[in-house]
Amino acid sequence: MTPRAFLSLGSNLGDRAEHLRAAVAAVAVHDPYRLSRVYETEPVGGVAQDDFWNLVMELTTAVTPWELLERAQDVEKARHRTRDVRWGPRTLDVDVLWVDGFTSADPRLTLPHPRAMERAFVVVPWRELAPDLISEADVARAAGRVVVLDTLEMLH
Ligand code: A4P
Ligand code: MG
Repeated sequence: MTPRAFLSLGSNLGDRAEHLRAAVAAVAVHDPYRLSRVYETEPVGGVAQDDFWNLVMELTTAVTPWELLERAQDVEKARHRTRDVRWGPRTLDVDVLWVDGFTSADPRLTLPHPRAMERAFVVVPWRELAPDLISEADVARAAGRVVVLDTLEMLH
């Protein structure tokens, strides 16, 4: 079976829907994908900033996790993301959360993503796509306010 990969997409600067749509297209290329709904989420990390829009993407793909990271970083760059403040505002943040059958402790690509399970903005949308990986109890344990908005298709 072709492995599933899950990615977290977030934006809190500029046209958030547009940044997210660009990220979906760039990360998927020709691979089949599914999207969670979009959530408005309170910023995690302590820096005062606008709310994020977050979603999780499932990709069915045979490309390597490293190739996925490259796609993610390329679209972040293309969206003019700057990295002045760690955990600060960003046009686009794309993290690889999980790839079926793959683990890595390399700091350039750590999988599963080490902070994913603590964060409601990750686990709430992720559970929509993967109730086999994320339980109700995982959702209850995760921190941060999240409010469902709509599908990305319907938002502007
Ligand atoms: N890296 C290692 N593993 C991975 C992985 N699985 N996926 C390395 C992606 N990157 C991975 O990331 C820093 C380094 O992590 C990269 O060089 C990569 O090789 P970055 O994206 O450049 O830096 P960052 O995002 O500023 O820092 P960090 O630590 O990744 O932050 P997070 O954990 O991504 O958090 N609040 C809300 N509500 N919504 C958000 O989306 N996002 C963040 C960013 C903070 N608060 C948020 C949100
Ligand atoms: Mg990141």
